[in-house]
Amino acid sequence: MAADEATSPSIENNTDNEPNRREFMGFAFAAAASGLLLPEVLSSERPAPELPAFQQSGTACDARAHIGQELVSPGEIKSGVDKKGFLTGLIDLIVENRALSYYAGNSTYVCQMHTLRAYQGYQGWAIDPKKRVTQVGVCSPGPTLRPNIGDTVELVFLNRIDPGKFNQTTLTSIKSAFGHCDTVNGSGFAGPGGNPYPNADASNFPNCFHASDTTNLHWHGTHTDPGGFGDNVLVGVLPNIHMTSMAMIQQCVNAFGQWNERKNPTAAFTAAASAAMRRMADRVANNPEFSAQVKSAIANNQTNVKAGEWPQYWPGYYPYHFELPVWSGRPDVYPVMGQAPGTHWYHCHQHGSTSLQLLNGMAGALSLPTTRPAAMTTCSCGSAAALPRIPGSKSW
Ligand SMILES: [Cu+2]
Repeated sequence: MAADEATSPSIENNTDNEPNRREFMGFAFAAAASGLLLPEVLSSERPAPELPAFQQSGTACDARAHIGQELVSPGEIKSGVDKKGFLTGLIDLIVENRALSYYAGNSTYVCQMHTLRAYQGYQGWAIDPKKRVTQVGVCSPGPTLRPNIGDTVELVFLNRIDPGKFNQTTLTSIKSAFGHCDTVNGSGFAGPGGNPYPNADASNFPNCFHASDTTNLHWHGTHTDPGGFGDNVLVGVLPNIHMTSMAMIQQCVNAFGQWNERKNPTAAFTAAASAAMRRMADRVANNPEFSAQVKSAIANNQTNVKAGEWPQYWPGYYPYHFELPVWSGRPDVYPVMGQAPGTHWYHCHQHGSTSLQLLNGMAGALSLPTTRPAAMTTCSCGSAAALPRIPGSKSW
Protein backbone atom coordinates (compact mmCIF):
# COMPACT_ATOMS: atom_id res chain seq x y z
CA MET A 1 0.00 0.00 0.00
CA ALA A 2 1.42 3.36 -1.00
CA ALA A 3 1.93 5.95 1.67
CA ASP A 4 -0.46 8.46 0.08
CA GLU A 5 -3.20 5.85 -0.10
CA ALA A 6 -2.62 4.89 3.48
CA THR A 7 -2.85 8.30 5.00
CA SER A 8 -5.98 9.62 3.35
CA PRO A 9 -8.69 7.17 2.26
CA SER A 10 -11.14 4.96 4.05
CA ILE A 11 -10.51 6.19 7.52
CA GLU A 12 -14.15 7.12 7.99
CA ASN A 13 -15.40 3.86 6.45
CA ASN A 14 -15.94 1.44 9.22
CA THR A 15 -15.88 -1.87 7.36
CA ASP A 16 -14.56 -5.17 8.57
CA ASN A 17 -11.41 -4.76 6.52
CA GLU A 18 -10.61 -1.17 7.20
CA PRO A 19 -9.74 0.38 10.49
CA ASN A 20 -12.36 2.76 11.78
CA ARG A 21 -11.35 6.20 12.92
CA ARG A 22 -10.87 5.17 16.49
CA GLU A 23 -8.62 2.26 15.55
CA PHE A 24 -6.75 4.49 13.16
CA MET A 25 -6.07 7.03 15.87
CA GLY A 26 -4.95 4.23 18.17
CA PHE A 27 -2.61 2.72 15.64
CA ALA A 28 -1.28 6.09 14.62
CA PHE A 29 -0.57 6.90 18.21
CA ALA A 30 1.00 3.53 18.92
CA ALA A 31 2.99 3.76 15.68
CA ALA A 32 4.32 7.16 16.52
CA ALA A 33 5.23 6.03 19.98
CA SER A 34 6.88 2.81 18.90
CA GLY A 35 8.60 4.17 15.81
CA LEU A 36 6.59 2.06 13.31
CA LEU A 37 5.77 3.60 9.98
CA LEU A 38 2.11 4.37 9.49
CA PRO A 39 1.67 2.51 6.13
CA GLU A 40 2.86 -0.70 7.72
CA VAL A 41 0.39 -0.29 10.51
CA LEU A 42 -2.48 0.19 8.09
CA SER A 43 -1.58 -2.64 5.73
CA SER A 44 -4.01 -5.55 5.72
CA GLU A 45 -1.33 -7.92 6.96
CA ARG A 46 -0.32 -5.52 9.61
CA PRO A 47 1.58 -6.88 12.52
CA ALA A 48 0.12 -6.35 15.93
CA PRO A 49 1.17 -2.81 16.83
CA GLU A 50 3.93 -2.67 19.30
CA LEU A 51 2.41 -0.98 22.31
CA PRO A 52 4.49 1.31 24.42
CA ALA A 53 5.55 0.26 27.85
CA PHE A 54 3.02 0.71 30.61
CA GLN A 55 3.01 1.00 34.27
CA GLN A 56 -0.16 0.30 36.10
CA SER A 57 -1.30 0.63 39.62
CA GLY A 58 -4.40 -1.38 40.29
CA THR A 59 -6.73 -3.15 37.91
CA ALA A 60 -9.16 -0.27 37.47
CA CYS A 61 -6.39 1.84 36.07
CA ASP A 62 -5.14 1.04 32.60
CA ALA A 63 -3.47 3.62 30.40
CA ARG A 64 -4.03 1.39 27.36
CA ALA A 65 -7.76 1.93 27.68
CA HIS A 66 -7.23 5.62 27.01
CA ILE A 67 -4.63 5.65 24.27
CA GLY A 68 -5.87 6.36 20.80
CA GLN A 69 -9.40 7.17 21.85
CA GLU A 70 -11.13 10.07 20.31
CA LEU A 71 -12.39 12.67 22.71
CA VAL A 72 -15.01 10.93 24.78
CA SER A 73 -18.15 12.76 25.83
CA PRO A 74 -18.16 13.29 29.58
CA GLY A 75 -21.97 12.92 29.49
CA GLU A 76 -24.65 15.51 28.81
CA ILE A 77 -27.46 17.22 30.66
CA LYS A 78 -29.95 18.28 28.01
CA SER A 79 -32.66 20.87 27.59
CA GLY A 80 -36.32 19.96 27.71
CA VAL A 81 -35.96 16.41 29.06
CA ASP A 82 -38.04 17.05 32.17
CA LYS A 83 -39.76 20.31 31.21
CA LYS A 84 -39.90 22.16 27.92
CA GLY A 85 -37.91 25.37 28.05
CA PHE A 86 -35.85 24.28 31.04
CA LEU A 87 -32.54 22.61 31.66
CA THR A 88 -33.08 20.60 34.82
CA GLY A 89 -30.03 18.90 36.25
CA LEU A 90 -27.86 18.23 39.23
CA ILE A 91 -24.13 18.45 39.75
CA ASP A 92 -22.91 16.55 42.77
CA LEU A 93 -19.40 17.38 43.91
CA ILE A 94 -17.91 14.44 45.76
CA VAL A 95 -14.55 12.88 46.54
CA GLU A 96 -13.80 10.10 44.11
CA ASN A 97 -10.88 7.88 43.15
CA ARG A 98 -10.42 8.43 39.45
CA ALA A 99 -8.13 6.82 36.89
CA LEU A 100 -5.82 9.33 35.27
CA SER A 101 -3.47 8.42 32.40
CA TYR A 102 -0.61 10.60 31.39
CA TYR A 103 2.57 10.53 29.39
CA ALA A 104 5.58 9.92 31.57
CA GLY A 105 8.26 10.34 28.89
CA ASN A 106 10.31 7.63 27.16
CA SER A 107 7.28 6.18 25.34
CA THR A 108 5.86 5.32 28.70
CA TYR A 109 2.30 5.93 29.82
CA VAL A 110 1.29 5.80 33.38
CA CYS A 111 -2.13 5.30 34.87
CA GLN A 112 -2.67 6.08 38.46
CA MET A 113 -5.66 6.41 40.69
CA HIS A 114 -6.00 9.85 42.21
CA THR A 115 -8.32 11.02 44.92
CA LEU A 116 -10.04 14.02 43.36
CA ARG A 117 -12.81 16.48 43.91
CA ALA A 118 -15.13 15.28 41.16
CA TYR A 119 -18.36 16.43 39.52
CA GLN A 120 -21.02 13.81 38.94
CA GLY A 121 -23.79 14.98 36.62
CA TYR A 122 -27.42 13.89 36.66
CA GLN A 123 -30.32 14.64 34.36
CA GLY A 124 -33.06 15.91 36.63
CA TRP A 125 -32.87 16.55 40.34
CA ALA A 126 -32.22 13.17 41.89
CA ILE A 127 -29.03 11.29 42.69
CA ASP A 128 -30.34 8.35 40.73
CA PRO A 129 -27.75 6.03 39.12
CA LYS A 130 -30.16 5.54 36.19
CA LYS A 131 -30.12 9.28 35.50
CA ARG A 132 -26.39 9.72 35.98
CA VAL A 133 -24.72 11.01 32.82
CA THR A 134 -21.09 11.00 34.00
CA GLN A 135 -18.90 7.95 34.56
CA VAL A 136 -17.69 6.91 37.97
CA GLY A 137 -13.98 6.46 38.48
CA VAL A 138 -12.78 8.01 35.23
CA CYS A 139 -10.92 11.26 35.12
CA SER A 140 -13.07 13.67 33.14
CA PRO A 141 -14.55 17.14 33.29
CA GLY A 142 -18.11 17.74 34.44
CA PRO A 143 -21.15 16.98 32.30
CA THR A 144 -21.71 19.00 29.15
CA LEU A 145 -24.75 21.23 29.62
CA ARG A 146 -26.94 21.77 26.57
CA PRO A 147 -29.63 24.34 27.26
CA ASN A 148 -31.23 26.26 24.42
CA ILE A 149 -31.16 30.01 24.23
CA GLY A 150 -34.39 31.15 25.84
CA ASP A 151 -34.28 28.34 28.41
CA THR A 152 -34.25 28.72 32.15
CA VAL A 153 -31.48 26.80 33.86
CA GLU A 154 -32.54 25.03 37.07
CA LEU A 155 -29.44 23.30 38.35
CA VAL A 156 -29.06 21.84 41.81
CA PHE A 157 -25.46 22.11 42.93
CA LEU A 158 -24.28 20.03 45.87
CA ASN A 159 -20.94 20.15 47.61
CA ARG A 160 -20.58 16.82 49.43
CA ILE A 161 -16.80 16.78 49.64
CA ASP A 162 -15.66 15.04 52.79
CA PRO A 163 -13.19 17.59 54.15
CA GLY A 164 -11.51 14.77 56.08
CA LYS A 165 -10.18 13.40 52.76
CA PHE A 166 -7.97 16.40 52.06
CA ASN A 167 -5.52 18.38 54.09
CA GLN A 168 -7.26 21.17 55.88
CA THR A 169 -7.17 24.67 54.47
CA THR A 170 -9.05 27.59 55.92
CA LEU A 171 -12.56 27.74 54.56
CA THR A 172 -12.94 31.44 54.48
CA SER A 173 -10.85 34.26 53.20
CA ILE A 174 -11.16 36.14 56.46
CA LYS A 175 -8.30 35.65 58.86
CA SER A 176 -9.26 32.69 61.01
CA ALA A 177 -8.64 32.23 64.70
CA PHE A 178 -5.71 30.06 63.60
CA GLY A 179 -4.19 32.84 61.51
CA HIS A 180 -3.73 30.69 58.42
CA CYS A 181 -4.63 33.27 55.83
CA ASP A 182 -2.37 36.21 55.12
CA THR A 183 -3.88 39.42 53.95
CA VAL A 184 -2.55 42.34 51.97
CA ASN A 185 -3.71 45.78 52.89
CA GLY A 186 -4.34 47.84 49.79
CA SER A 187 -3.04 51.04 51.35
CA GLY A 188 0.17 49.48 52.58
CA PHE A 189 1.08 47.34 49.61
CA ALA A 190 4.79 47.63 49.03
CA GLY A 191 5.38 45.03 46.32
CA PRO A 192 6.86 45.68 42.90
CA GLY A 193 5.07 48.61 41.33
CA GLY A 194 3.88 49.90 44.68
CA ASN A 195 0.20 50.33 45.44
CA PRO A 196 -1.86 48.34 42.93
CA TYR A 197 -4.69 50.88 42.98
CA PRO A 198 -4.63 54.58 42.15
CA ASN A 199 -6.06 55.54 45.52
CA ALA A 200 -5.04 54.05 48.81
CA ASP A 201 -7.51 51.35 49.74
CA ALA A 202 -7.75 50.22 53.31
CA SER A 203 -9.36 46.87 52.42
CA ASN A 204 -7.63 43.69 53.46
CA PHE A 205 -7.29 41.42 50.47
CA PRO A 206 -6.79 37.72 51.11
CA ASN A 207 -3.42 36.60 49.90
CA CYS A 208 -3.19 32.88 50.48
CA PHE A 209 -4.26 29.51 49.28
CA HIS A 210 -7.51 28.75 51.07
CA ALA A 211 -10.98 27.26 50.79
CA SER A 212 -9.86 24.21 48.80
CA ASP A 213 -13.09 22.34 49.63
CA THR A 214 -15.45 25.31 49.31
CA THR A 215 -16.66 26.12 45.84
CA ASN A 216 -19.20 27.61 43.45
CA LEU A 217 -20.02 27.67 39.74
CA HIS A 218 -19.20 30.41 37.29
CA TRP A 219 -21.20 30.52 34.07
CA HIS A 220 -18.58 31.69 31.64
CA GLY A 221 -19.97 33.39 28.56
CA THR A 222 -23.50 33.77 29.84
CA HIS A 223 -25.58 36.90 29.78
CA THR A 224 -27.07 36.39 33.21
CA ASP A 225 -27.46 38.03 36.58
CA PRO A 226 -23.96 38.32 38.11
CA GLY A 227 -25.42 38.00 41.60
CA GLY A 228 -28.13 36.10 43.47
CA PHE A 229 -28.63 32.58 42.16
CA GLY A 230 -27.15 33.36 38.73
CA ASP A 231 -23.50 33.80 37.84
CA ASN A 232 -22.53 34.68 41.39
CA VAL A 233 -18.80 34.01 41.71
CA LEU A 234 -18.63 35.46 45.20
CA VAL A 235 -20.61 32.78 46.98
CA GLY A 236 -18.82 29.90 48.68
CA VAL A 237 -20.73 26.64 48.97
CA LEU A 238 -19.22 24.89 51.97
CA PRO A 239 -18.70 21.13 51.96
CA ASN A 240 -21.56 19.61 53.91
CA ILE A 241 -21.68 15.93 54.80
CA HIS A 242 -23.93 16.55 57.78
CA MET A 243 -27.18 16.93 55.88
CA THR A 244 -28.77 14.33 53.62
CA SER A 245 -28.59 14.91 49.89
CA MET A 246 -32.39 14.50 49.78
CA ALA A 247 -32.86 17.38 52.22
CA MET A 248 -30.44 19.60 50.30
CA ILE A 249 -32.08 18.82 46.96
CA GLN A 250 -35.51 19.47 48.45
CA GLN A 251 -34.50 22.98 49.48
CA CYS A 252 -33.42 23.75 45.91
CA VAL A 253 -36.47 22.15 44.31
CA ASN A 254 -38.77 24.14 46.60
CA ALA A 255 -37.04 27.32 45.45
CA PHE A 256 -37.43 26.39 41.76
CA GLY A 257 -41.12 25.81 42.38
CA GLN A 258 -41.52 29.24 43.95
CA TRP A 259 -39.78 30.95 41.05
CA ASN A 260 -42.04 29.15 38.62
CA GLU A 261 -45.03 30.50 40.51
CA ARG A 262 -43.45 33.95 40.13
CA LYS A 263 -42.81 34.15 43.86
CA ASN A 264 -39.46 35.06 45.38
CA PRO A 265 -38.12 32.24 47.55
CA THR A 266 -34.97 34.12 48.60
CA ALA A 267 -35.97 35.03 52.17
CA ALA A 268 -37.25 31.57 53.13
CA PHE A 269 -34.43 29.80 51.34
CA THR A 270 -31.81 31.96 53.03
CA ALA A 271 -33.35 31.45 56.47
CA ALA A 272 -33.33 27.66 56.00
CA ALA A 273 -29.73 27.77 54.79
CA SER A 274 -28.75 29.86 57.76
CA ALA A 275 -30.31 27.29 60.14
CA ALA A 276 -28.51 24.50 58.27
CA MET A 277 -25.21 26.34 58.77
CA ARG A 278 -25.82 26.51 62.51
CA ARG A 279 -26.60 22.78 62.64
CA MET A 280 -23.45 22.13 60.65
CA ALA A 281 -21.38 24.10 63.15
CA ASP A 282 -22.80 21.96 65.97
CA ARG A 283 -22.13 18.70 64.18
CA VAL A 284 -18.50 19.48 63.46
CA ALA A 285 -17.85 20.54 67.05
CA ASN A 286 -15.46 17.58 67.47
CA ASN A 287 -13.23 19.12 64.80
CA PRO A 288 -12.25 22.44 66.41
CA GLU A 289 -10.60 23.91 63.34
CA PHE A 290 -13.43 23.09 60.95
CA SER A 291 -15.97 24.16 63.54
CA ALA A 292 -14.20 27.51 63.95
CA GLN A 293 -14.30 27.98 60.21
CA VAL A 294 -18.00 27.27 59.92
CA LYS A 295 -18.63 29.68 62.79
CA SER A 296 -16.54 32.34 61.06
CA ALA A 297 -18.55 31.75 57.87
CA ILE A 298 -21.77 32.26 59.87
CA ALA A 299 -20.41 35.48 61.38
CA ASN A 300 -19.37 36.63 57.93
CA ASN A 301 -22.89 36.02 56.60
CA GLN A 302 -24.38 37.99 59.48
CA THR A 303 -22.13 40.92 58.60
CA ASN A 304 -23.18 40.62 54.94
CA VAL A 305 -26.88 40.57 55.77
CA LYS A 306 -26.61 43.53 58.14
CA ALA A 307 -24.96 45.50 55.34
CA GLY A 308 -27.77 44.55 52.96
CA GLU A 309 -25.48 42.22 51.00
CA TRP A 310 -25.89 38.67 49.75
CA PRO A 311 -24.74 36.03 52.28
CA GLN A 312 -21.42 34.66 51.09
CA TYR A 313 -21.43 31.13 52.53
CA TRP A 314 -23.94 28.33 51.94
CA PRO A 315 -24.31 24.93 53.61
CA GLY A 316 -23.49 22.44 50.85
CA TYR A 317 -26.20 23.30 48.33
CA TYR A 318 -27.09 26.08 45.93
CA PRO A 319 -29.93 26.35 43.41
CA TYR A 320 -28.50 27.88 40.24
CA HIS A 321 -31.42 29.50 38.52
CA PHE A 322 -31.15 31.85 35.56
CA GLU A 323 -32.56 32.62 32.18
CA LEU A 324 -30.55 32.57 28.97
CA PRO A 325 -32.52 35.36 27.33
CA VAL A 326 -33.45 35.69 23.69
CA TRP A 327 -32.95 39.32 22.74
CA SER A 328 -36.21 41.22 22.49
CA GLY A 329 -35.10 42.74 19.21
CA ARG A 330 -35.54 46.25 20.61
CA PRO A 331 -33.13 48.34 22.63
CA ASP A 332 -35.95 49.60 24.87
CA VAL A 333 -37.68 46.31 25.68
CA TYR A 334 -36.43 43.62 28.07
CA PRO A 335 -34.12 41.91 27.48
CA VAL A 336 -32.12 44.63 25.82
CA MET A 337 -29.31 42.16 25.28
CA GLY A 338 -29.58 38.48 24.53
CA GLN A 339 -27.51 35.43 25.18
CA ALA A 340 -24.96 34.71 22.46
CA PRO A 341 -24.84 31.17 21.11
CA GLY A 342 -21.55 29.34 21.18
CA THR A 343 -19.37 26.86 22.98
CA HIS A 344 -19.08 28.33 26.43
CA TRP A 345 -18.04 26.69 29.66
CA TYR A 346 -18.71 26.65 33.35
CA HIS A 347 -16.11 26.28 36.04
CA CYS A 348 -15.43 26.63 39.72
CA HIS A 349 -14.56 30.16 40.73
CA GLN A 350 -13.68 29.87 44.39
CA HIS A 351 -11.17 32.57 45.09
CA GLY A 352 -8.16 31.04 46.80
CA SER A 353 -8.52 27.63 45.14
CA THR A 354 -9.77 28.06 41.58
CA SER A 355 -6.67 26.60 39.92
CA LEU A 356 -6.45 23.66 42.30
CA GLN A 357 -10.13 22.84 41.77
CA LEU A 358 -9.85 23.21 37.99
CA LEU A 359 -6.95 20.76 38.03
CA ASN A 360 -9.26 18.32 39.78
CA GLY A 361 -11.53 18.61 36.72
CA MET A 362 -14.12 20.99 38.12
CA ALA A 363 -15.29 22.52 34.84
CA GLY A 364 -17.42 21.53 31.89
CA ALA A 365 -18.76 22.66 28.53
CA LEU A 366 -21.84 24.82 28.18
CA SER A 367 -23.03 24.44 24.63
CA LEU A 368 -25.59 26.93 23.35
CA PRO A 369 -26.87 26.25 19.87
CA THR A 370 -27.62 29.00 17.39
CA THR A 371 -31.22 30.09 17.46
CA ARG A 372 -31.09 33.29 15.53
CA PRO A 373 -33.83 35.68 16.62
CA ALA A 374 -35.66 37.23 13.68
CA ALA A 375 -34.44 40.65 14.76
CA MET A 376 -30.85 39.58 14.25
CA THR A 377 -31.54 38.88 10.60
CA THR A 378 -33.33 42.15 9.97
CA CYS A 379 -30.83 44.65 11.38
CA SER A 380 -28.95 46.80 8.90
CA CYS A 381 -25.75 45.04 9.77
CA GLY A 382 -24.01 46.06 6.58
CA SER A 383 -23.84 49.68 7.62
CA ALA A 384 -21.23 50.62 10.19
CA ALA A 385 -23.27 53.68 11.10
CA ALA A 386 -26.09 51.43 12.28
CA LEU A 387 -23.92 49.66 14.81
CA PRO A 388 -23.41 50.89 18.35
CA ARG A 389 -20.22 52.83 18.74
CA ILE A 390 -17.68 52.36 21.47
CA PRO A 391 -17.44 55.75 23.17
CA GLY A 392 -14.34 57.58 22.04
CA SER A 393 -13.69 55.33 19.10
CA LYS A 394 -13.39 56.80 15.63
CA SER A 395 -13.54 53.60 13.69
CA TRP A 396 -13.04 49.90 14.07
CU1 LIG B 1 -14.34 31.83 33.33
